[in-house]
Amino acid sequence: MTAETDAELIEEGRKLFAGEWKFVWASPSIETLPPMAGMEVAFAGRSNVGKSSLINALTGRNALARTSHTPGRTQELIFFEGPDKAGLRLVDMPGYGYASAPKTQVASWTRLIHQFLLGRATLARVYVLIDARHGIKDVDKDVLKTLDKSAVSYHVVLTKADQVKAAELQKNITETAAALAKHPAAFPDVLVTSSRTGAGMPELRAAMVRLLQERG
Ligand SMILES: Nc1nc2c(ncn2[C@@H]2O[C@H](COP(=O)(O)OP(=O)(O)OP(=O)(O)O)[C@@H](O)[C@H]2O)c(=O)[nH]1
Ligand SMILES: [Mg+2]
Repeated sequence: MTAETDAELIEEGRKLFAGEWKFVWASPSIETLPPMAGMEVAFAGRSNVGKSSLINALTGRNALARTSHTPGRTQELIFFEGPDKAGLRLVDMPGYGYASAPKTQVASWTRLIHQFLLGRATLARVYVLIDARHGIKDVDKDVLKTLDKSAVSYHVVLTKADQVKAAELQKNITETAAALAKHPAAFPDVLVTSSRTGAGMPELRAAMVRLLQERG
């Protein structure tokens, strides 16, 4: 890709996400999903990794998705819709690996997450969020395995990059990319983001515009 198309995609991404984004649907179960329409992009990751914050940073809204400093905030699949013609939906997912939640609750969220990732024809891309301070954990590996089985393309996003020093960040980027080499269905590189500083948002928006164009 040329620098020129890169700049064009970044500008298209800016415009798409500057448009109106709104909440459309919340599903506590796989039986209550909204009718399939358009193209969906989901955000998965451990509890508290920053999924809802990333959706807010992407859309430039403080409270489109509900965030919290305690884990377990998002308890359903939450669907947001962009400007009508674009046909793009963002799906905020409950977090996995939340150790102190009741066991039945964790099991039910985990089942919901895995079922959704495996069997949704309109799901075009999953961003798997990994805390830039901690790297890939065992619970993340379970989700990567599920994604390997599904037909969906997935891309790892490091979050909270503002919380790590440059050298440590570089080390975690390298280690994460090395772990991804075992997952051919994953994008080989990692996206580095901070919802606090906005780092990585233009690139992430551009990636979704490119996906829309490919699927268009
Ligand atoms: N420093 C920093 N903090 C962040 C960033 N993104 C999120 N946070 C904080 O991390 C906490 C969790 O953020 P959420 O967006 O609610 O995380 P989540 O993954 O949606 O969590 P669950 O819905 O509980 O699974 C909040 O206190 C956020 O302010 C970031 O880029 N930098
Ligand atoms: Mg959340």
